[in-house]
Amino acid sequence: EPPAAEGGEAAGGGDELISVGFSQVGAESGWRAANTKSIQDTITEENGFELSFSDAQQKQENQISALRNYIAQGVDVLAFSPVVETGWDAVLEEAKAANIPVVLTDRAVETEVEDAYVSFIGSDFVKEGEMAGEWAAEEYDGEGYKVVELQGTTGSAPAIDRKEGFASAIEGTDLEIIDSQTGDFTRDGGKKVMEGFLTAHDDIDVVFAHNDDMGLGAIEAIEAAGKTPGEDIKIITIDAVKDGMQALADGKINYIVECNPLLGPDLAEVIKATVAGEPVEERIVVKDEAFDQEAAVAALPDRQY
Ligand code: GZL
Repeated sequence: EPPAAEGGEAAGGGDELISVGFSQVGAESGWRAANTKSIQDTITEENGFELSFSDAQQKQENQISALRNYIAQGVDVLAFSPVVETGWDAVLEEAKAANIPVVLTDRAVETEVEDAYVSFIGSDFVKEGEMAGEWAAEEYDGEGYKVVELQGTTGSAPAIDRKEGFASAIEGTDLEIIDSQTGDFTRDGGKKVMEGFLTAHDDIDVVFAHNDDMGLGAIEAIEAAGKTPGEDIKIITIDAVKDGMQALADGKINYIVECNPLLGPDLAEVIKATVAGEPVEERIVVKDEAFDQEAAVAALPDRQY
């Protein structure tokens, strides 16, 4: 029986598997399901990895304990998608002390820890918010439209950055955000918050939802209130997962900015390079495009997620 590799020792020599501990945010949205599939389909034994994977049900304390378990197991590499930006310094210090490299996927962290991670692979969320706001400004400026905003998980990088990007893009137009609240990136959260908005306001013209799932929940609330989504109330979302793209093609959503969830291949590459002692890019920006209703009809047949 060959001796087990000591915790944190550079692995990947010869044909032994690279052990990876991955802490996932949860299973809150269609995007997350596609992201999890990409990780689990790529970080596989046949690709040279041994993956330990955990779902934190959107709770930071669950992510921290999962990361601590992986450190105790002595995995070769840690990877995670941080549910919120802050509160990671202690566990990042522990990973560093254990000499286990860390890769961030999807979302960023704010940390005081020097060289806390080798790479952050994910989209530019400020740009996504700007793309959504620029389209709204282009299409609706001059109409005096009132906007309500369904925010993602409070304190998460995508929620903070998409809000910032959208607000900056509509500056100088007559679009006005009259209400903004978190729906926690879930369909049910989006529906409940939209029900509240519809009760509180009778002049809503546009919904800006930080992800498709909350936009799809808003559609349910708008239809239950006897209004026509995509017409009486326009909807702009971010992700471009299949259900969102279908609603866009059906005219219930007006514009979607994509956020590519297929991060598995980049993660595999960064892990292999790190273990081989090769330099890796500290920031890998995933490219995103955007779709209007016409583009959605054309793109739907080929969508992978
Ligand atoms: C974005 C990702 C967000 C998605 C949501 O990279 O963190 O979390 O936009 C998901 O759908 O819940």
